[in-house]
Amino acid sequence: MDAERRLLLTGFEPWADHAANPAEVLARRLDGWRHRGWRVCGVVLPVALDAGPAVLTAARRDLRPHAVLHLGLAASRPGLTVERWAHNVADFPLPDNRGAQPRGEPLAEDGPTRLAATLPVAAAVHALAAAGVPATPSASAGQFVCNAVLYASLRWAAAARFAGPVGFVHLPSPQTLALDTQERALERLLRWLVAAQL
Ligand code: PCA
Repeated sequence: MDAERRLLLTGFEPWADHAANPAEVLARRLDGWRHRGWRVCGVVLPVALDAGPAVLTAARRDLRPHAVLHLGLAASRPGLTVERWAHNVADFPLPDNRGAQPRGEPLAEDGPTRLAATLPVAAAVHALAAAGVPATPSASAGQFVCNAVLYASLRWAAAARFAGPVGFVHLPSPQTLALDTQERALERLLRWLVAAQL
């Protein structure tokens, strides 16, 4: 019998003028991280509207996770931010990595205006802040691919009646907060998730 519990941790490849993406680096670094019967499965998603959600769907099918946490880079933010919502809009300020640039279009014609993250945001912020990093809740995951992936993930969770948490943490640039420090904060968050058995 498979008693292991898996947490799907996604990051994103670099895009635009970012040479690297801390979300990719940390999803790779934390891949295989284990704690009290849980294992992190790190997966890197393309920064593309037509491919990011599709790769996520395939990863979910392969890994059958019990919890899902998405990471992305928000380079202009001073700390880690835990997203409360995904909004039903794609309004890309620049093309994604495959050249798509929807302007003000819904992600899903028949979808709700917004979907709430099922990861308890205040507790997640608290866990990150306990590691000594700046951490706050965020009311907007943006209108680019991160928001699109969170929206797709929450829509799936609702349709599938997924019992585990689904959440999103935007990371600051490594120039703002060292990668090792970000990693330690995420480990703190993961340990809290495991202890809470969400
Ligand atoms: N951040 C972008 C897309 C990929 C990433 O890491 C975003 O916030 O939408």
